[in-house]
Amino acid sequence: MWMTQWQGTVEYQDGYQQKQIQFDEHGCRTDGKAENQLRLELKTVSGGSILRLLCAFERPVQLTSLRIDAGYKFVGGNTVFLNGYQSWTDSREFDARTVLSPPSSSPLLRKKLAPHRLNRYGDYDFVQYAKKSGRFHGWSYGYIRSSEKNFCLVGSLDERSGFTLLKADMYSGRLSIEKDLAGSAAAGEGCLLSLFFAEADYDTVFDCYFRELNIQPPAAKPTTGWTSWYNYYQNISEKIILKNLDAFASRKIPIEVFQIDDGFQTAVGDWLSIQDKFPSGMGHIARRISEAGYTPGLWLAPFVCETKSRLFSEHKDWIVRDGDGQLVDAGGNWSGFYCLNLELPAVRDYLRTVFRTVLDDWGFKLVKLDFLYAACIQPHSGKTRGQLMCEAMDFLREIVGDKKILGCGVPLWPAFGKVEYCRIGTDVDLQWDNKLYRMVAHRERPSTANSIGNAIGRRHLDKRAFINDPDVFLLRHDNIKLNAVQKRTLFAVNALFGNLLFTSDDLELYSDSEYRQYLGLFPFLQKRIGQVDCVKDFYKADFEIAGARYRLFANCSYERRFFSAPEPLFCLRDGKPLWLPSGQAVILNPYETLIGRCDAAAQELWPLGSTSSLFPASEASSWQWLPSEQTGQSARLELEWQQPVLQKGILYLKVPAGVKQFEYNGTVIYTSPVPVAGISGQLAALEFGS
Ligand code: 9PG
Repeated sequence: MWMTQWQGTVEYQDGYQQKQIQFDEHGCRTDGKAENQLRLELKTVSGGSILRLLCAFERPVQLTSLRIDAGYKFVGGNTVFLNGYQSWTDSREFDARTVLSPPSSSPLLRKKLAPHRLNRYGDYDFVQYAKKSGRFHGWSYGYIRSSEKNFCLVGSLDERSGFTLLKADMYSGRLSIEKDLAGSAAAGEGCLLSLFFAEADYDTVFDCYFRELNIQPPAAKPTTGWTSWYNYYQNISEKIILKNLDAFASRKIPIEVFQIDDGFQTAVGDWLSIQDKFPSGMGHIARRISEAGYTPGLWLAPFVCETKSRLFSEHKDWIVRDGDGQLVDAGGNWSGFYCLNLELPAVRDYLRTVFRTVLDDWGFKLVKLDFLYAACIQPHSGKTRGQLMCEAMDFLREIVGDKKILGCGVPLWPAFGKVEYCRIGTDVDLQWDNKLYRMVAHRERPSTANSIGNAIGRRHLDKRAFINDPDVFLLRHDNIKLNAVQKRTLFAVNALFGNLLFTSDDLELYSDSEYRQYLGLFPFLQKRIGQVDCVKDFYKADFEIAGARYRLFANCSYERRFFSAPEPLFCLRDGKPLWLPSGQAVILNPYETLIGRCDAAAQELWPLGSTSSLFPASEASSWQWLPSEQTGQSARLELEWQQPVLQKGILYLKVPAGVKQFEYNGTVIYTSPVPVAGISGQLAALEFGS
């Protein structure tokens, strides 16, 4: 086990007495004497070890704290990933300079910020933020990265007994692991803590963790689609939805999901009461979406209701209350909103009716279930936050049945293996990052910069826990403040690291070049991500598509940055072919991304790039020479394509050094020498598609 020199403490209330038991790898003790009410199990499993703490108290006792303290020697260059509280919380590898902050508590802003209830979206009301560089906390799992290939992971195998809070102090070299026991009922017998430790490369530690969690990869596959939110927000109508649907259907765009977001309902909570702007009803729209060949999706926030809803005015008794009897809210969205008490059978019955209507009567086949964190903001009914959230997810899975769930705004561990798709970052904003929000607002605020950080930072969950939803990409020029370079970086990062790829753009309003860029998403192929590095918001990633190696360089900073490729790469920059020789310094503009395809030295014939795909040349699936029949040329090229390729393009190919010309599709193609040292061959460019 990589965690050494650790010391555990359990505190509990036994009648009127506060007691303490210490534990370490040698066993459990009270005042130095052996204890038999707690038992520690340490076992080695393939790829790591498991630490479990079991209790057998004679009569139930009230646990008040459970923690492990350990030392860790951090050295320069180490980074730490500690999973943020919920979907939207910024989560990536932090270096020793990073500071995590709660929303501003400045007296000057207090009045302005108060109605937004920013604290409610994260863990601010139950975790003390260190507000110092290099002092972090996170939930359920995390790792320390000491080199490119060395990751020390700790992950909870059980959050039903309470969420696991992980802390790291990179300066004092301290780690701690605590259970969030707030609200827990008295414990007699059971497992108090179950942790998995592993030390290996990135993929191995996560493969082993998910194997020990016994979570099967989701049945769903990479999925493309459309959602109404990031163009219309709540201002949607039947007309707007059908107009956008027609834009996709008439162009035969092969997306899978067409999803209606917030705005169809008269109030959050009143899910069966539909706005007049949807005169034909939701069933009609779901049918139209299905008829167009797409999967109809609908947004709901099932665990909350807003102040102006009928539900709220008629059923205050359905709302969770705190220890003072006050109604518990979950934030400032809409007219302010409150948490439903899922312990009440009436609440569960209401939600069953809602989902039966949405799924069976209206015919939606996917539900985006949002603001789920509200289920566990306040521990109640003798249950910890962890238990409440896990049970809430079980309930959703039960009532949604075999239809698909896109989870959102949810603490992630309880969603592992429970939802097909899950948001793993915050909302994309129509600008890169609002400067004022960045200074004063919460970690869950809409921010394109943070959304990109999470798409990369939480990539390990994709296809292990569920399919990752990195949030939308946007390519349009209307109703947006992102510039063209920023939009392309968002597009490239999301399409590489995410596998639920939605946009909210109106295709009708695209310029020619925006539309061509959009079509470059297809065919949406599987990627295999290799090593990823980040220095001050400049990301480098190796990846493969169908066995071909690529490299991505994404400058997510506001400054110009240099890099040099470790091997020759073929890129398309502004649509023009460009060789990056190895070792040569290349300048990337602020927010710019370059994607290069690596040469395959062993292959004489090799597609290097194309103008039509976001991942150049990935659309070519096979290539071979055939003897030429008509032209007497030495050879004829035959190509096959991945499906679907939706537009014309130019394919750049490396052909053997001797081939000065060849035939493709009845045309003679002339070649030119490859202008890069170390690569022998000729370069050919040919047009394809119709
Ligand atoms: C609908 C939206 C969209 C969106 C969701 C969610 O931290 N916040 O204040 C915050 C508010 C709203 C929000 C995300 C964060 O958006 O992620 O896709 O469905 O609700 O209301």
